[in-house]
Amino acid sequence: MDDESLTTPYFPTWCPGCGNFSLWSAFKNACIKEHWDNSNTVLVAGIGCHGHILNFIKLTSFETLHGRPIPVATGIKTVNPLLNVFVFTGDGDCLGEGGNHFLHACRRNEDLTVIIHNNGVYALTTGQTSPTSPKGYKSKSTPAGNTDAPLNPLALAITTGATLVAREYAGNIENLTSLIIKANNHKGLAIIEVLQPCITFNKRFTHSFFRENCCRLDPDFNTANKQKAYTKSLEFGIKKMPLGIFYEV
Ligand SMILES: Cc1ncc(C[n+]2csc(CCOP(=O)(O)OP(=O)(O)O)c2C)c(N)n1
Ligand code: SF4
Ligand SMILES: [Mg+2]
Repeated sequence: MDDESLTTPYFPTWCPGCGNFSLWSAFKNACIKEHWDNSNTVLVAGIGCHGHILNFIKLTSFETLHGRPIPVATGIKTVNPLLNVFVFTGDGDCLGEGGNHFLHACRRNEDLTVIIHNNGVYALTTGQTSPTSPKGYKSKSTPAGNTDAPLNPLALAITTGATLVAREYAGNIENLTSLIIKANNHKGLAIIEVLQPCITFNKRFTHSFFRENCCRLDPDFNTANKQKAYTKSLEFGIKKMPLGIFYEV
């Protein structure tokens, strides 16, 4: 398999510079390395800019209703447990409309890989505040600034029962490829939060912001310690956005 065999007739419609491009590259690299094809792999996505990824990878896929990719993926994996099943979901899709499904998939530790394209905004609907938008964030839905504290997908995943929980920045393509492969090999629910800049609607979470503020988890970090993983997952601020695997059991 090569990049050509994964190519569809559609060129991505994402804005030039969107973090979805590098996430797309990372995923295709993983497909090529692992020989994921139509005989062994299914992709599922929700509705949002993130969901368009299905149009640009020539693999069997299912674009669901907004917020519903996790239950659809659960059904696919249940009837054919040998398939590699990937969920592409947005911060709005996964934690807003689909929040209920996210919690219960974690609780049941479903054997899926869930990739959250976290751009901190409802991008497809042209820039409203999402469940991960920071406090004070101004958008057309919160013109005076977001009054709510953001949800932390990693902390939620760790506390509710997911068994591989990780974060990566979309621009780190090689790391993201390895992480996607590791997540697929994991037995149980793997949650990967991808910090994905939306260059058009989120002027806070830019590529340069993530490059300046992301750091790597210590190579000796004990990923089997749930309490420490939870505490670490709460670190999310200036010069302090850890990347890597927080929890794996
Ligand atoms: C049931 C339903 N509710 C609401 C919408 C409108 N809608 C489409 S995409 C979207 C938000 C997308 O945000 P996110 O999931 O973060 O994806 P992004 O576009 O940022 O990748 C909303 C509210 C819809 N299509 N269907
Ligand atoms: S609106 Fe944002 S998330 Fe959507 S394609 Fe453009 S940059 Fe990417
Ligand atoms: Mg979003």
